Amino acid sequence: MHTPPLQLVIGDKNWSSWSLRPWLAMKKVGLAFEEVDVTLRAGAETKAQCLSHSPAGKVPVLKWGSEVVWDSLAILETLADRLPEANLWPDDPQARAHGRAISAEMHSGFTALRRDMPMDCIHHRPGEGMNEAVGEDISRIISIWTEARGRYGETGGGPYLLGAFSIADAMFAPVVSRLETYAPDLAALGDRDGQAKAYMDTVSSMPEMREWVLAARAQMGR
Ligand SMILES: N[C@@H](CCC(=O)N[C@@H](CS)C(=O)NCC(=O)O)C(=O)O
Repeated sequence: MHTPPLQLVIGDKNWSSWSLRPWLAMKKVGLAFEEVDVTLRAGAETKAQCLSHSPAGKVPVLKWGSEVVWDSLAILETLADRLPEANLWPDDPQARAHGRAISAEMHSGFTALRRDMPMDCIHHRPGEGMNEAVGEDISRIISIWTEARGRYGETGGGPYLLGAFSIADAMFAPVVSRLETYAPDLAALGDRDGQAKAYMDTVSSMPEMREWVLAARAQMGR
């Protein structure tokens, strides 16, 4: 892939769920980029660091030559646009529309899960953060994964939501990480035939996900 010099600005890997999304996709498709790290949870210093990269004052931020793109979903869509050969969306327009709908649902929803089960990928905290609203979010996520796998998994030729790895997987990867950390009872929340668990295992065992967690440990001195 021929690209201008790329930089991806991201937050601490243990916590920055939004940063994981483009980082994972860029690693998965073998894109060379320079990683620029911002320290989160450092008050005004974090804000100043984020603002020095983008007017939105948040990470992740992609710098594509002179172009600056902020927001994880906007970055992923830009990558799909600029690098069609990376196949970040499937060719089938119906599968693509479905992928976009579930990615948008993820991007704009699941506030209870986000609030009460924050990403903490280097720890195991079974049972923490569970409540009725979080349970409802997780049940909906299980339905999303099961439906996508049922409709497109087989025909798409792979173990990911739409078959092959796509933006939809990058969008849900932080949720996989959260569910690994907090280990809710997936069967009780609707995963009766273990399809959601199988999908989680697929994502968790990606070499790129392992690399992210190892780097998170190193950043946290673990
Ligand atoms: N919708 C944005 C959200 C990004 C976001 O909230 N990033 C957090 C870190 S994970 C952040 O930059 N926090 C720093 C701050 O708010 O000062 C996206 O998807 O990129």
